Amino acid sequence: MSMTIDIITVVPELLEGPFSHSILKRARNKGLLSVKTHNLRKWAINKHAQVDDYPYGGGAGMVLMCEPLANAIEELQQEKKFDEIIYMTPDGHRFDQQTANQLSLKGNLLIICGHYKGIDERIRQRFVTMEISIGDYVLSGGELAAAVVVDTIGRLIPGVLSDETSALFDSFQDNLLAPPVYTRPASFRGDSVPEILLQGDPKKVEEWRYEQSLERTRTRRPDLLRGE
Ligand code: 6GU
Repeated sequence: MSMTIDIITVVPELLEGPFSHSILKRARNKGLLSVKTHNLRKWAINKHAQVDDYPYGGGAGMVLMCEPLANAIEELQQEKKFDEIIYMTPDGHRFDQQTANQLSLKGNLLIICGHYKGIDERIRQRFVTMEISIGDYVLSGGELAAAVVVDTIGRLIPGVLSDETSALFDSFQDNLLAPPVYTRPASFRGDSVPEILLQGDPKKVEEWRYEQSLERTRTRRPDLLRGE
């Protein structure tokens, strides 16, 4: 199983770095994930490379036009069938681990990054199957949000993490925050590693970690325990 993610953007430069390092680089090198960015200007309507226009009714900011977006989407659809066409927007469904888990099982995703004031509403109605926000704050464009989504999904694709089970112990997978971790030395400036981690009893370590997870969640994110 491998996944393809195509991304339509007016600022492809913003998406060059994030997928070329570490875990996602390995995923791509292993052929488990293919990420391709597409510059919307390739589908511009005129020689001025126009892809946006003033909003009807007035107001500040520009809106990405229907035609370039529709042509881009339809050209990419010639090549493959997309399981989801995702529009990155602050008024979308708030992204979380559960959504990431579900998306990591899909085959082909198309992500549209808005910029300026967003995209023409008719594109959302006609093509978009899912709208995602990464949180309650406004970014200047969807690209950084798309990078967050691709990173989160990419590491969940089966075979990407070297120890396949390790994603199971991430924060949020069971609505709990992850426990604290330590590495050598056993004593740093007088601060010691909890004794139980040094004793090597796997069952006790597991119990300790679970207790720590619960306590952390209680104090930092009680909303998670209430299932909110
Ligand atoms: Cl997906 N886009 C923009 N522009 N701002 C955001 C966002 C997306 N998610 C949170 N803020």
